[in-house]
Amino acid sequence: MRGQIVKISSDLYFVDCDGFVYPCKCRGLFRKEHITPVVGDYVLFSKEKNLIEEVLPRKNIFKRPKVSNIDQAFLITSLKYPDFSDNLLDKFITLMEINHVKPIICITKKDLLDDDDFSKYKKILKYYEKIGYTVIYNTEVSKIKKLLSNKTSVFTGQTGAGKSTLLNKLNPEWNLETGEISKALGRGKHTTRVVELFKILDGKVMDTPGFSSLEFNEVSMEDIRKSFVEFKMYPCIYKDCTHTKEDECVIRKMVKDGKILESRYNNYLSFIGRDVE
Ligand SMILES: Nc1nc2c(ncn2[C@@H]2O[C@H](COP(=O)(O)OP(=O)(O)O)[C@@H](O)[C@H]2O)c(=O)[nH]1
Ligand SMILES: [Mg+2]
Ligand SMILES: [Zn+2]
Repeated sequence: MRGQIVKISSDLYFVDCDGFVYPCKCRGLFRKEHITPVVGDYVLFSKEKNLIEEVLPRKNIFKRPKVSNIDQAFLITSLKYPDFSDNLLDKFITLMEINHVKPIICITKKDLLDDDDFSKYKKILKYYEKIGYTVIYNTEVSKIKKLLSNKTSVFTGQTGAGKSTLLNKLNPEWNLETGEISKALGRGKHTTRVVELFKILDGKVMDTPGFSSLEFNEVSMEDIRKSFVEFKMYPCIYKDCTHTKEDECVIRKMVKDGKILESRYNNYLSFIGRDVE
């Protein structure tokens, strides 16, 4: 049978298959072959023996938290409290692009802005749509439900952005803690949380994974450049151009002409660790 590991508890692996969850052990051979199954892994297993026989090839794997085969990430992005951060958004997008995870930009707290304040963000969000990203609002629950269908998703974003609030809206049974008070009292930085994939409608979701920025430090400059998808729309005249200083660099021109969002370009520079000369 083919299933997906949804939780690991010491040496027990919980495998989801057709809506049932089977606690399984691993073949002894795994240890010898240095195969370490993680949450998200698709496996071949025996229902009768409660035994995982094979870990299928992974689409992607993250180290912190340890999880694999993520299809898409809802980047929960608050416009106010906490303020919108283009740097953080671009960081998440880069991290997801590099790992072949589809980023979905999910905006929260639009209700806290008046039309004037919002118009500034509207322009920015239009840009992200133009370069190919899905932008939705946390109020669009049925749209979000549709996107979750048959996928393994993560919700990620700043503390206080509204991840738990949205997850509760999608599945009221969960009753996740939200807001300032729970932040102060519970689930502090010192509590390690168990990684778990939860069923949501006919999809699976991981709550608040908080992808570590440490992970970000390990990516190469080349990967960062590739993750800025709009750069591909404007082929540069220089081969292997880093788009940092050449006068005739097409990307720099596009930034000057307003075709590429300046904040995106600046974040690109900051991610590759360079400033324009
Ligand atoms: N006004 C407003 N408040 C929101 C919205 N989404 C979440 N909140 C509030 O923001 C606070 C933090 O939300 P929470 O879900 O705990 O954020 P998390 O840390 O990302 O899980 C809570 O007090 C929520 O009630 C929204 O769209 N509008
Ligand atoms: Mg939360
Ligand atoms: Zn260039």
